[in-house]
Amino acid sequence: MFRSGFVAIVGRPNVGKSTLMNALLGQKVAITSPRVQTTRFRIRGILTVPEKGQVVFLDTPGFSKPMDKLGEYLTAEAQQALEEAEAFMLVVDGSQPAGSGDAWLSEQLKATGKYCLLLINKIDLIKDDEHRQKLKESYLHLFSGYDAFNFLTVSALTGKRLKEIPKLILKHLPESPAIYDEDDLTDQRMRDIAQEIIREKAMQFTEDELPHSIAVFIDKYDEADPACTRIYATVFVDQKSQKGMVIGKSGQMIKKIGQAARQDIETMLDGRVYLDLNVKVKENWRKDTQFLKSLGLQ
Ligand SMILES: Nc1nc2c(ncn2[C@@H]2O[C@H](COP(=O)(O)OP(=O)(O)OP(=O)(O)O)[C@@H](O)[C@H]2O)c(=O)[nH]1
Ligand SMILES: [Mg+2]
Repeated sequence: MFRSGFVAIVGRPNVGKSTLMNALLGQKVAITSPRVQTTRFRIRGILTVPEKGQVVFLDTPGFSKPMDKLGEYLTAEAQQALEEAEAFMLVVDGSQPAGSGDAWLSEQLKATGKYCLLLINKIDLIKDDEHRQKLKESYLHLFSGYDAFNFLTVSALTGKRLKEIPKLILKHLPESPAIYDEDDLTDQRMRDIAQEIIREKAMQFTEDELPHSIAVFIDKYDEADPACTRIYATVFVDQKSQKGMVIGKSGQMIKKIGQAARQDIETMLDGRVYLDLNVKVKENWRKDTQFLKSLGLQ
């Protein structure tokens, strides 16, 4: 029997949702970072298990209290996934006890009546068994009495116990032919992945509040030359003072971002890439509905 369906990966910001999806797919499809609000789109990651089924993971932005228009959009995006999905994976940070955000989210999930697999992540960070057990209990408590539930303690970083996930999930998906081509890994276009990779590098190398102020726009994605894909992109910051930080002393920072991004995009494309990066200021873009729309965040 072949089963297929959509499984939303939900949880608070920074718990490891995107890292987990990439690990399950065995390839980087979503960008990750040590900062909150890394994921801004719902990203589909497609896992086909030959003869058994196909799981379409929906990686979502983390659920948190919206502080601006971008925050509102992110929460709406995550909310939408609750409706679309046939089952859930709730990812939590198992190195910290359950908080009010996890409690609120578990209530939302239970209200759907759908199957939920709780993934207690980052257990590599806790060495003490007794402490680990206590942290685990704080999360299990949230689902006591809910039948459509299972849990695993995992590490998305080391891969611990991830192999068990597809089997557990597939049991709860409807009998159905594959939704996507069996060779597909994601529904994103390469130009969107390139945009995200540039943003990942810009977030990685810049400090303080800057990562949240960064948006990337692909101005031109030119595949005319089969030997080299030419990508022209603009990195936006939301304050004048930040422009210099992204460019860096005699252009060192933007060069570093560009080099790292180009390498990752070349690996994804398995071919040569020319990458041209521009830096511009778009004041308070996170509050600007029109600008968010132009980034595809609407
Ligand atoms: N030690 C440890 N770190 C992890 C693990 N999983 C993820 N991380 C780290 O946690 C940070 C956040 O990971 P992401 O995958 O970007 O988290 P996210 O939940 O997708 O975050 P948002 O998209 O902002 O909601 C990164 O620095 C990861 O390397 C894990 O199992 N163990
Ligand atoms: Mg993410």
